[in-house]
Amino acid sequence: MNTNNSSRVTTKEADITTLKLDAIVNAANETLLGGGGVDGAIHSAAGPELLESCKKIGGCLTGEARITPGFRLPSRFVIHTVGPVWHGGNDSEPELLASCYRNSLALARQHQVRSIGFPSISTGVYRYPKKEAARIAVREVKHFLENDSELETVQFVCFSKTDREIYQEILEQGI
Ligand code: AR6
Repeated sequence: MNTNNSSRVTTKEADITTLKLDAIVNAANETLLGGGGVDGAIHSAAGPELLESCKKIGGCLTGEARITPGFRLPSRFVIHTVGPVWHGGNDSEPELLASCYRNSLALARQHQVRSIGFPSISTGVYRYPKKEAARIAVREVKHFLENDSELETVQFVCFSKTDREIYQEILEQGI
């Protein structure tokens, strides 16, 4: 059991498909049938079994999350969540993005996940401003960890040095 919350949250610059964790999170769309960005990378690394498994689920609403095996990925599970498309911020985007993190973490708990990696959900094709999205991600993860003693590591997996610096700054501010 690790109750030191700051040491449980880390940032990393990496392709999330290369990481060996209990679970990685996918920034999917409501069909769960794959796409570009991190979703495309996860599907190609996991192999066609992932698409078959996603087809059986039959979709996922924005803000919700679903879990599948990781198939050929080094990580055991993929947690698919659907972030909101950014429409300027007055269309429930912050609440929906927060739900993505909360629902993904709740699924992780149900499946005894000890280590999880999150990409920066919604900040690519869906255009959510990166700093605002990272603030929500950090807030939700910290809040979850305050009431959890099982999850050992949460990694914010960034696709560029600049993205990682955004998370680092927010984590250092302690908000
Ligand atoms: N590893 C880690 N992060 C990555 C990787 C990777 N391999 N590839 C991209 N990113 P996006 P969204 C970062 O567009 O905005 C898809 O078509 C990327 O730099 O993947 O939620 C889905 O099917 C960015 O910071 O997801 C949906 O239709 C972050 O991942 C739609 O895009 C998210 O960018 C979802 O859009």
